[in-house]
Amino acid sequence: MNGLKETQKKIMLLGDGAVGKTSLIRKFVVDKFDDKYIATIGTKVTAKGMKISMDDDPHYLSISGAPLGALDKFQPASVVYLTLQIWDILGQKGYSKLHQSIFRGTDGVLMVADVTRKETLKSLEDYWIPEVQNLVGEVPFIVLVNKSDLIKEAELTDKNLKEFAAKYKVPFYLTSAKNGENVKRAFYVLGKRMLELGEVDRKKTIKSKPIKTEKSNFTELIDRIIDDFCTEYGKIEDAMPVLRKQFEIAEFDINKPTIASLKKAVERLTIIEMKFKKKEIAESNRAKRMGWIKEFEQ
Ligand code: G3D
Ligand code: MG
Repeated sequence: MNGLKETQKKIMLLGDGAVGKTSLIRKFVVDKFDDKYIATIGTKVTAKGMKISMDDDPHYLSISGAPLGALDKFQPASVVYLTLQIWDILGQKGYSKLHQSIFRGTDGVLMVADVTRKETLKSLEDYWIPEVQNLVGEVPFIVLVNKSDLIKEAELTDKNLKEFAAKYKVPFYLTSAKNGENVKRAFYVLGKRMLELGEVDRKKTIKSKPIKTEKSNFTELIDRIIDDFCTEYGKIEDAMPVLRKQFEIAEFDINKPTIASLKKAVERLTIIEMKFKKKEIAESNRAKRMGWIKEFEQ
């Protein structure tokens, strides 16, 4: 690694449920996703290193672990070893309060749509892009139109995609988490864009566009409870695995949430809180959260 510049960036994959965010990360990171993943709550963070040449065109790439080949010939100064910290979040819209803490410090985003479902691209426009702009500002992003292996069932046309890309002045890639098409390239191109653009102007948040959400009061309630626990716990990165585990034990499914499983989850969180907070505080948090659920039920 002599003479190589090293840096780290936080990126996120955003887009509606089932567009393939988790599968794309799995494909890219290859090995790290052996644990149970479905119906998770919150985030999952993983890291992956890649070498980025600042001279060549983005079509040439070398992912760490793969033979370096021609990349060795570049002057060290023109090659950056970039560690991507990749954040996968739940696909649901409407968890704005939670997103606030999760999005903090994001350097770049892969916006993901599903080529077989037209509404998933519209959703990037109506929800995910404004959400990022509101919460973190002008963050570089590119668009992945996933499931290119199902192109025969495509609802999105080439024209749709080109118009979208022109509007936002961003590249888009047809990707497949199934056969791997363009997956490495997409991560590479985002990596390179982030390095070229330098630091994100985080203060420049854009508040002009109202976000249309389909969020229900129930989603808001779940969001509030999760957010409250994270605040008590401290760092969101540390709180998330705990939350995931406890919600899983409570058999809480984010895709089919029920009041009963949410109550069970609150009980589980109280047991955990007893371990790091005074008993009275954990109990009062429990009462507060159960109170919110009761309010919702009325
Ligand atoms: P999400 O994380 O965005 O919610 P997932 O999406 O990664 O969980 O993927 C949702 C479903 O789409 C999964 O199917 C997954 O296998 C499938 N999928 C993801 N990417 C592709 C792709 O590129 N091609 C095809 N054909 N399918 C893909 P299941 O059936 O497991 O729910
Ligand atoms: Mg997922």
